[in-house]
Amino acid sequence: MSSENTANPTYPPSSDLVANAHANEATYDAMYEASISDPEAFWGEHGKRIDWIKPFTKVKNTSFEPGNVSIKWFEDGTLNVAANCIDRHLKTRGDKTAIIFEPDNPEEPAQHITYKELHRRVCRMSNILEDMGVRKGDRVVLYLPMIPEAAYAMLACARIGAIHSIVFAGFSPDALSARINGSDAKVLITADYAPRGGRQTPLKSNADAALLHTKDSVKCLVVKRTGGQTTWVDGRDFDYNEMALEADEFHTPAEMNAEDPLFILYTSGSTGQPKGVVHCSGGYLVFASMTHEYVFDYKEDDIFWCTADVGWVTGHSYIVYGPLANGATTLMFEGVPTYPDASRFWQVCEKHKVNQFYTAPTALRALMGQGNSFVESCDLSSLRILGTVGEPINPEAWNWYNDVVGGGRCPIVDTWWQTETGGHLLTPLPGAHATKPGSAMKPFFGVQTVVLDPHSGEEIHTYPCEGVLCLKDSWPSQMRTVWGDHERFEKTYFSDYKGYYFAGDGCKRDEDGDYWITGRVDDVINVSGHRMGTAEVESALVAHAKVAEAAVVGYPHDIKGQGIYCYVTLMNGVEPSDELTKELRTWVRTEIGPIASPDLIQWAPGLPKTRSGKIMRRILRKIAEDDFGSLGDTSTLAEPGVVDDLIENRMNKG
Ligand code: 6R9
Repeated sequence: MSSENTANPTYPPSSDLVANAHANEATYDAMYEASISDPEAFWGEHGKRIDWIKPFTKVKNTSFEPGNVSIKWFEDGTLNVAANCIDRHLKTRGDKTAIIFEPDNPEEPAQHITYKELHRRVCRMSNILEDMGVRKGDRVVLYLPMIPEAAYAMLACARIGAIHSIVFAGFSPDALSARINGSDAKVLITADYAPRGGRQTPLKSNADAALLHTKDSVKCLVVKRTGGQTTWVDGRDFDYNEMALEADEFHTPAEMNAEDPLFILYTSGSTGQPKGVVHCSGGYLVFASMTHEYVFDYKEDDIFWCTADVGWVTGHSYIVYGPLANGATTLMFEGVPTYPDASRFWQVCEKHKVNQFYTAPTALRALMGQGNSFVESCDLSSLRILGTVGEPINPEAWNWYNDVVGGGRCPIVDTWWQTETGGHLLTPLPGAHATKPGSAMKPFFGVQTVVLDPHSGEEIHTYPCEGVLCLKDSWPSQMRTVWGDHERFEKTYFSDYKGYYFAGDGCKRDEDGDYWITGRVDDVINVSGHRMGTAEVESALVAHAKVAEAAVVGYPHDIKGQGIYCYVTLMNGVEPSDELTKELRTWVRTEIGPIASPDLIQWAPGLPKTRSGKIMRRILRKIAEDDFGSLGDTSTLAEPGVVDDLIENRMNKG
């Protein structure tokens, strides 16, 4: 129900929800206040929500000081993350379903994996990995479809104390080998094929191609998902399904320090190649499980569904670690929202009586375009909470989600966070806040968001205001470092605004103190919720023999949020053609993966540059956005004429 202010409508939770929620407005205010005024006491208490082998005595030891950035939480405690996600539930929840697996093909039966079964599977996988030589601290790369074995593999690594690094199955062999080499991984776990939307990605053959560019010693464990044909290298390739028949179903979890790395996850930034974000065991699990419980108002018998892929951080925190640490039933979906048709999401909600549904705005926009009948033909009465993540949600999509999917009954939690943050930082809590379409609302407990003036770097204390979004202090699931490059960690996140963590996003804060994310302020674009550095696409383009120079920017796209717009200068003597456009598109898909496929390629005889040779992306962005009227100051351009040419030949967005 909306309040009277139609210019800025708010949607308060129902009284029933408020009465039964983990937090109402007063609880939120009190807990937030406590978490900021005495973080030691607050997290000292909430750190106990997980099981420790040796309890921590120190809570927080963090510094954002330039040159000395160091983040440690619960640093003298020991634990095992997999034991927290499995073993500790066996007594009370052994026969409860931990994972519901819904395959790509709706004709194929769903699987219900109980906590007891999860324990057996993970122990077997742990023993297999140890037999292959994996030890505490070793790195294991996962390149898997959305199948239960992906969760087993993550948890098996955690059980041994190995560090997993998941590579999204949509990435190319080149991206995969770069990530295997980047973390010097011992083992790659993959599958024969990944069924998705009725098609099959040949993961094993991609893995074969990637392994040509890694150390010979890297071993490959292969899960048979379809049983389809693959090539096999004896001595290097290991058959998971066969080994699992023999493997022991007991395994003693390793005792890990709170600050031992749990996983590496590569993500894009504004410069250079993707960086390996490192998350550690204790603080990450405390925060992932706590946000999962409060933000989704999770209760014991709920069926929780996050539609993300485990290749992204959302899948890590809210398909696997958060829900399982809470003893929840988490749904893993192998398919896509539009296969066999645009009702698939809603059919799965009906079939498994999903209570919390968490997805991305891009999926909502695509489904909204298909019409309401796909939703209305399904019984969605089980839904209680809806969530979104990955990019700003436009009010149209928000309203559609609220009215058509949620029937006006379900609060929408618009959760703003990042790979680097490990868990939700800004979000409404369902029983505490009257939501506003497009606003990520309030900081979670212990999260000190501030808005800085981008020019002065000073905190803005007025309401309403606009600036860059920063964090004033640490929270338990903050990334600890960039794998192998702590200097890059400091430089990327702590050097622009001294003493603050800079997220890379701009935001507004309204008169009620609610936050509205306005998008990235750096050269990172967000395509269908996938984060991409424009520099990565540029370096893929210039690696092509016919390309002399390339500049890549984002432009508004109805479904994807942002599309990829490429300005390409060809080598002398090379003629532009439609064939070449296709060739470059395929090239980028092969270099990075299908998610980086250019939407529009414009031939640019020259690029607007400053006299010192810097490409003026601001101008290129404006042209791509079709906003020629406000090109701003072009007087510093070396050759102002190139801009007119670019405007004249701007691609039609169609
Ligand atoms: C979890 C995840 C992070 C970037 C982030 C921001 C954008 C994520 C958002 C959102 C507006 C939201 N983003 N959630 N923007 N509202 N609710 O997406 O991680 O892939 O690292 O992307 O995504 O720009 O900086 P990641």
